[in-house]
Amino acid sequence: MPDRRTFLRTLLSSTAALAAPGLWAGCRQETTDQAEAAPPLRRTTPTGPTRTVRLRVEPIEVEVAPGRIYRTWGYNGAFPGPELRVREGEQLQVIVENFLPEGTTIHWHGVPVPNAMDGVPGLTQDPIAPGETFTYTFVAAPSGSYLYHSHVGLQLDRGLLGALIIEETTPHVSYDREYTLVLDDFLPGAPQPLATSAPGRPGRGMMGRGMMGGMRGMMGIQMPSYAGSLINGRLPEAAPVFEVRQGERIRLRLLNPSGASTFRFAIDGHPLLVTHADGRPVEPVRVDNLLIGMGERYDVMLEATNPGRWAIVAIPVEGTHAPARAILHYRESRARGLPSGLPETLQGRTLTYADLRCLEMLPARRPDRTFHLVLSGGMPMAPRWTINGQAYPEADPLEITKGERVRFRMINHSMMLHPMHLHGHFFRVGDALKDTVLVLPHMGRISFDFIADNPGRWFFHCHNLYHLENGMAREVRYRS
Ligand SMILES: [Cu+2]
Repeated sequence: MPDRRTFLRTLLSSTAALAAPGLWAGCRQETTDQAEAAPPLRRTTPTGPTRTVRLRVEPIEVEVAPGRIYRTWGYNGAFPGPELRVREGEQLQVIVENFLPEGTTIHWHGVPVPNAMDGVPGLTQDPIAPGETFTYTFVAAPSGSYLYHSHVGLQLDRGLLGALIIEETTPHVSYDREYTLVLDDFLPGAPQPLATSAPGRPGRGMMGRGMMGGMRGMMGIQMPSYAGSLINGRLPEAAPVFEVRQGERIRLRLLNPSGASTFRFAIDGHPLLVTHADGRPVEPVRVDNLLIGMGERYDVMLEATNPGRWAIVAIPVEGTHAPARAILHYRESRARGLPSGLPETLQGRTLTYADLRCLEMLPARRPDRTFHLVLSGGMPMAPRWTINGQAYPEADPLEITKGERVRFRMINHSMMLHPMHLHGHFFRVGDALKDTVLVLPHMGRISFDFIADNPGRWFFHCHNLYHLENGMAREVRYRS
C-alpha cells in the first residue's frame, strides 16, 4: 500500500489515476452515468455516530493583544468560537443556548444542510429568543473546511463566528500536521449599519480618516472603522505562532468569516499548494499568494523546507485597516520576535479561479434556467446595495424547480468586491465546485451553475455583511 504522499504524486503525474473508477473523476468530461456513480455531496443519512455539542451564545471578554480587552459576543466564552471538528458522515447535533439580550441563529456556512437547519431568520426559522434553546441536527457531509456564524443582523461582525471542520475519511493529500487560520477584521465596538455620505463628507461608520475617508466614500468604497486585522482572534502584537519541523508537510485551513474584508494571503519564503477550495478537493496547484473573500475557504499545503521564522500576512484589499500577521516558526530556528516587512511571495503568482480543477463532478449539461444578475450600490446618497435594482427584503424571489440545472450570470456595476454566497448547494464556477465566489469590481463578470437538488427557501447574498444588511440578497425558492 503506497503512503499518501506517493499517492499524491501518482495522482499528479497520472491521468489514469483521475479516471480510476470509484476514486476520482475529472470534472471536465463527465457523463451522466459517471455522475450517478459518484458519491453524493449532500447526505441525509448518517454513516457514523451522533456528536453532540453545546454552544452558549453570550457576552464575553477576550484579549486580542496584551492588555487589550475586547468586550464582545462569543460562543462558549471564546472568540473565534471553538473549532467544531467532526468526521465525515457523523450526525452533528448542536444545542444552542442564547444568553444574549437579542435573538440569534447559527448558519453552517457551506454545508448543504436540510433547509430547516440553515439558520436564516425569516426564511428558515425564527431567531432563537433570549433565554431560549434550539437544536440543529444534520449529517456532517461532505468533508471540508467550513464556517459557522450568526445570520442575524450584524452579529457576525460582533464575534459570532467559528470554524467547522469535517474531516475526510480518505484525504487526497498527505500531511504531518495541520493548523486552522481564521482571518478576520477587528471592530472594537458594536457594529453599526453604514450610512452613505454626501460627497466629501465622511459619514458615521465610514472610514472617516480625513481626506482619504471622504475620497473613498466618494469612490463608492464604504467600510466600517476596523482597528486592524486578526488571525485566530489575535492582533499582530500577539501574533499566533505556528510551529513546524523541517521536512514536515503542513496543511493550513484558511477561513475568512470577516465582516467586510477580502484578504491577500501569503507566507514569506514558501509557496502555497492549494488543495481545496471552499472545502472541495482540487487538483493541487502551486501559487505564491491568494485572494480570499468573505465566506471563502482555501486549504493549502506547505512544505517546510526553508528553515527560519517567517511572516504570515493577510492584507485587506479594501479599506485602510492594517494587515493580520502570524508567524511560521521552525523548531530548529533560534529567531525570535515578529518578522518585519512583507513577504516577497506577495509579488508572485496569485491564485485565480481558472487554476482550480475540482476532483468531483457536476453533470455536464446546458442550463435549464439562467438568471442575469446586476450587482450595484455604493453611490453617494443611495445607501442600498441591490441585485437587479432590488434591495432585500423588498425583492422578488428567484424561482427554480427541483431537478433543474440553474445558471447565475453576474456582473458587478459597483466599485467594491462582492463575495456572493449560495446556501444549501455547491455550484460550479469554471472547473471548480464552490459555495462563495468573488465578483470583481468595475464590471467584473462571473457565472456559476448548480443543480436544484435541495428543496427549500435558500438565501443567496453578498457575504460583505454591510452589503447584505443593505439589501444585496435574494431568496432562491423552489416552486412546489
Ligand atoms: Cu457585496
